[in-house]
Amino acid sequence: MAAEASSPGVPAAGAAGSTGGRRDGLWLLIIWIVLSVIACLLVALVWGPHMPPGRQSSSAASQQFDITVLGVIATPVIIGVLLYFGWALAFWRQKPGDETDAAPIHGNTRIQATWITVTSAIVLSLAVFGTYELIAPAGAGAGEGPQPIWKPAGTVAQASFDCGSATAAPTWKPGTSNILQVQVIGQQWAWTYRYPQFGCFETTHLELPVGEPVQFNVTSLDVIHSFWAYQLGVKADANPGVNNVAYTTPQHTGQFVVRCDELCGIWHGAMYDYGKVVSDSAFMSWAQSTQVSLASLTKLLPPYALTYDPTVLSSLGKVAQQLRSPSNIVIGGAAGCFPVLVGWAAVKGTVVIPAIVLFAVIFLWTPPHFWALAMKFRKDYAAANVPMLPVVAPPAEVTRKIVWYSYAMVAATLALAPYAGWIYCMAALGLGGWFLVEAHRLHDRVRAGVAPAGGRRAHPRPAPMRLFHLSIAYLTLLFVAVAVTALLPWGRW
Ligand SMILES: [Cu+2]
Repeated sequence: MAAEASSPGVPAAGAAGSTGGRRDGLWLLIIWIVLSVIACLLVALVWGPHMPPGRQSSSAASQQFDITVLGVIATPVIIGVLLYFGWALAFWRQKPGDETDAAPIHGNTRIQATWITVTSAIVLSLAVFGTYELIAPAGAGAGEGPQPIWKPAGTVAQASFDCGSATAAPTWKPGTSNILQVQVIGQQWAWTYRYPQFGCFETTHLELPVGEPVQFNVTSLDVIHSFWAYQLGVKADANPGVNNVAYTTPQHTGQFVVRCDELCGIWHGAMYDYGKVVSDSAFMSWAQSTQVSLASLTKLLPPYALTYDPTVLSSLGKVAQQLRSPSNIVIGGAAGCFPVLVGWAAVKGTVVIPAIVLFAVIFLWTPPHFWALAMKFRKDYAAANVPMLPVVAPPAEVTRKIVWYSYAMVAATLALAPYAGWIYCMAALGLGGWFLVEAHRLHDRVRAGVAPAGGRRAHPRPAPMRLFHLSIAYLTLLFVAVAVTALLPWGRW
């Protein structure tokens, strides 16, 4: 700015003449100062009050102030660059027919010294200003981690909460030094809020009292989210297993936007909600009535904690443990059976016995089908530490179970016969016989291979994949039979 305007060497390179350079510099300086003063006033007084994120909270207001200050600092720089650029285009351009080069310039000490001094002063003062603006408003609405360094002056944080009784008297009141705590829980794909000072109820609605300092304890149940209450100027990452603390003090009542600011999966954009800042009395009546209305649900919640690990919830833990057991395919297979129920419900609008029978058929078919495959790839499963049955049990026990499940499966297919008709029943009997013969053969081969009996030829290879391939053809044909006999005009009992 000043450096550019006071550069006599550059204009002299043009055709303006040696005395024109100094005059140009003076004019540039005067115009730059006048324009900068006008523009800075406009930025500070006209544009500033509309800059994001507004003034709904203390942290929002301080962010708006910071952005306005930065705007005011940047304005003379932008005007200086544009003014010099325009001046050079208008007055210092090459005259027609002038083929001479401009005078070469080497190290202008004044320009260098001014440039280094001015830019250093700007950057250093911004560093000081920025640091102060982070500390003074207690973290400026940003997440400070589990142990915040900067806390709102004159507040204390309650450490233990009465969550045993969902109707316990609130331990927070307006106008005291006890800071209001709100736990923000991110999960795919919603925000929930827990109010530990009001019996620890959890709700999908964020409501805050005006003029009271708030401590957000931000955490997540699954992936990384980011809690962003736009008009409050609060933004804090929500990490699973971490309590991220952020402070603010709402200054004006009204609505504010809450959204997730960390791409967290396919419905990330759906984590969009509104919160509300209300009067002290409106907040107290909302919080106390919500505590009462949610009391029965609060009892079912895990105890209030700063972080939660969903994998240790008792019910989930049981499933996780079962999937690490040799019965994994029996349990996991159930998930694969649900399509018949879902399909039936989608078409018929209900679930009846034939649908449940089909569920049972696939449920009982899965273990023989998959254990046969797992016998073939036993070593791979063992190397990956997955306790498939063939890894943990001797082959003869595996094939014995295969035979048992096969009988149960064929029985289940016959249970459909009263509904599907006699043609289906014949098909199920034929296919079932085919399956049982191959299941017995596999069992025999394994036993013979393990302990070859006299007179019988020992099979060194049990060939479990024969049953595996057969099982796929079997199920395909069985369901073709179900579909075709359902369409036939005859074949019912
Ligand atoms: Cu998210």
